[in-house]
Amino acid sequence: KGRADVYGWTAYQTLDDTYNWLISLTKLYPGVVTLIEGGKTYEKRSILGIKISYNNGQAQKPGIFIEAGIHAREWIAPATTTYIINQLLTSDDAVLQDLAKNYDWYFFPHANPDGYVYTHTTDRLWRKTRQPHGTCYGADPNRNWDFYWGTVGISTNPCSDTYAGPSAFSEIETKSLANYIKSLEGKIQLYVSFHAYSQYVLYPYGHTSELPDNAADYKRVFDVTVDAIKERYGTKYTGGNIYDAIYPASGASVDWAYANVGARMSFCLELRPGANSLLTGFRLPADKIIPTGEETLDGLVAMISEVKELGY
Ligand code: PAY
Ligand code: ZN
Repeated sequence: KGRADVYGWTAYQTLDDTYNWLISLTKLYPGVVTLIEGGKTYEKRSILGIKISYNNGQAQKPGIFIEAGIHAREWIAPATTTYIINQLLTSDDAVLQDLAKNYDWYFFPHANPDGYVYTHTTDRLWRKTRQPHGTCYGADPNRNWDFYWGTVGISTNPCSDTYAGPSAFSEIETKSLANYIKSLEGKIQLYVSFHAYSQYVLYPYGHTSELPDNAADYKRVFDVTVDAIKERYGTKYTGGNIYDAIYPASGASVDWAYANVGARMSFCLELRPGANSLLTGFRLPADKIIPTGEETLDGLVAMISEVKELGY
């Protein structure tokens, strides 16, 4: 059996296994699935993703960009992303088949590959990149984007988990992924960043309590998404604008995408477990991957439908 045959959602996968699986999809779905590269990492790995596009290039479709794993220890985020990819490509459900065909999908399950490998080899709770800064390692890649960089909710201490880095885009991972996203400027209607944990749906901004000009639309999409996630297993999400719903945080990817590439709908989803679940936290048991994937996809389907309804 090749690696692609053993790939699944009853265990957390290694970076190599997920990359091999993504490559296998390009062979299984030629002309539909193509590899994309969001640049390189400090340790010279590739930031590998896929684009799913039926009738690729023949007509421009609205774009949906999904980024996960920017924080290394949040293993459920990449696992949920690959679950969604698989459903879009294989489901018998007509709604999912339509969504697969009517959008250009961009998926990066691992925005921080070096960190993810480090959580497998050395420190399960590593969050940051792996570039040395003085005597400590890594910057927080979700505090490193060039939008109100370094202003609030960050640390200037390189040893801290929320170290913003010495400058905006100091980390090659955020810099090169941002370059890739910039190449899609105007083509992304919806940007989603998967994190864990706390069960939140979050939207801009993180640097201020001021709301984005389309806040009323954000609220509507937020409401339908939370309802849809709850339907299947009763999983309760809350949230709102990042600054008020969770805490001030500047330099996050969703704010940057909202402000810089015209992704007018830009969300961060904090997946399972719930905020008070100190027992498991980042170590969500692997038998929760599939239920998390199912309810998150329910939420995403509702989100996309409302975004479309609102005319984006
Ligand atoms: O913009 O997504 C945002 C900010 C919120 C997240 C962040 O700090 O980047 C929230 C945390 C995360 O997913 O990294 C929450 C988790 C539980 C943590 O590590 O504190
Ligand atoms: Zn995170």
